[in-house]
Amino acid sequence: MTFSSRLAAGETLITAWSGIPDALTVEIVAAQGFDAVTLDMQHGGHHEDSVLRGIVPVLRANRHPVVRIPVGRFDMASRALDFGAEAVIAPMVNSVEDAQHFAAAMKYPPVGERSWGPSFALPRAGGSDMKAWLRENNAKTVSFAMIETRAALAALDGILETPGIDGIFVGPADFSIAWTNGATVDATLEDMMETIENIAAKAKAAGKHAGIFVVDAAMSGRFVDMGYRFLALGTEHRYIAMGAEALLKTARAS
Ligand code: 3PY
Ligand code: MG
Repeated sequence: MTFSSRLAAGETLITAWSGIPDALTVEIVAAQGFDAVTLDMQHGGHHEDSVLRGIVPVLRANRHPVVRIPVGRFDMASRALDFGAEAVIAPMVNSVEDAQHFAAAMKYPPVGERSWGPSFALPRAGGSDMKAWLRENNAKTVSFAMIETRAALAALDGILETPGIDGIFVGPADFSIAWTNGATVDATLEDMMETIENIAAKAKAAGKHAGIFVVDAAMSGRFVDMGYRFLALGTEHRYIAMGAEALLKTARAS
């Protein structure tokens, strides 16, 4: 099943979050039990070449490849799809105009303006029928507009109504900075949770998917209860640090 069809079926999908731009690291992350692996080009070190190569171990492990592009680099959304990404997350989508630019890069006409060229994506998806690809790909690719500022919150209804936007993805760290006018960064800030719940409710009412970055893994169930069905847990820095800490603790206690 595709990422898109699993979300449409109401499944909750958990993605790993990769910032180390190396296919060998991605291979290790993809071998864990995640449903998807997100390669992060915004704050992570991923770049075009590491995305092009990093999608291979994700597919080989039967995980869904997802890419977060840098701010405003909607051209990279088309490239990520051409490399085989099933979903793209665009950070800092702060207006309907941003959403329209993102959707244009994500979807072939008549919905958008995506240019033809899936020379990596088509064989990587196991296909060769170009006409079927054109017919089906808009529905198979998922565009997540990040909601992480006050401007995005104000424009939420319009962003959700934008054709070609399939869902929203909350960035709670940036959102907490906006929420507190720069006083703190705290992705678990209780004070903003009601608003985060309302964002998921609005997405659901608009028939769109809701995703969120989860800093405290123990809060995952709460976000699912709010209606979020795409949860991101990151990053390899933490996976490595937590694994090392646990091993050392066990060794020292033995
Ligand atoms: C945020 O929390 O601001 C994010 O962008 C998550 O990566
Ligand atoms: Mg952010």
